[in-house]
Amino acid sequence: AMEGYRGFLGLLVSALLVGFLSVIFTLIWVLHYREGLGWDGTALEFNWHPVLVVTGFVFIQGIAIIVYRLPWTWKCSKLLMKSIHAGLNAVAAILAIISLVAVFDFHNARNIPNMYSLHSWVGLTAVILYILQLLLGFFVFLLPWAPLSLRALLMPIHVYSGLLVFGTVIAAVLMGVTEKLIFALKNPAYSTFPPEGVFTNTLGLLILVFGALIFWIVTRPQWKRPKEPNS
Ligand code: ASC
Repeated sequence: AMEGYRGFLGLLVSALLVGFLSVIFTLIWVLHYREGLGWDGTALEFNWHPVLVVTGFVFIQGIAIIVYRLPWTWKCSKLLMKSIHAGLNAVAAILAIISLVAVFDFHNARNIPNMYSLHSWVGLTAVILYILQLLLGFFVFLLPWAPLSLRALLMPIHVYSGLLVFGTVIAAVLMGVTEKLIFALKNPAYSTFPPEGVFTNTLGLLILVFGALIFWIVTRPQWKRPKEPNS
């Protein structure tokens, strides 16, 4: 049991480190390599998009996914843990929505077309599914009214769609990073390995590794929260 606990802690610390580093890299990207942050219809407003997505939709969502697995919370009530899971996902959803407002606002101010890229189709699909998942989870699992039979029926679907949306978000982020670098790196071009290209490729890899660590932690059956009788 002690071995399993140590293994869990090692992976948890690694995930937190890689996730935190992803957020820091995103900030360095927009503050050092790009124009910085602002809310004025220019690129400074667009730059909120990657910052809010990586902070909320990747990092906070990742933590929300594994929050039931923290062994020191196993004596906390299930209702408290569900509220933390729902609360973190709600914060991530709000940040994701603000991140969309930032891009649409920037596009409209600059007369750039909306929703033509594969990144935007996959990303918006992820946001819509995430909000549906949040509402479904709230009404079925958090509020006390749904019968146990409905909870039992929907739980495997909730777990599956949660991981599907998380994976879809990471796919959308990698496409977004790629298209931004191809748009922005013109002179010197992305194809000539400029520092911003190498740095931001590294950010993409960090996000992929964060996703891989969260997916590993959440798919180990031995690290599941012990199920209390009658729930
Ligand atoms: C819940 C809850 C669970 C599941 C279970 C259905 O609301 O706390 O552990 O649903 O009852 O499988």
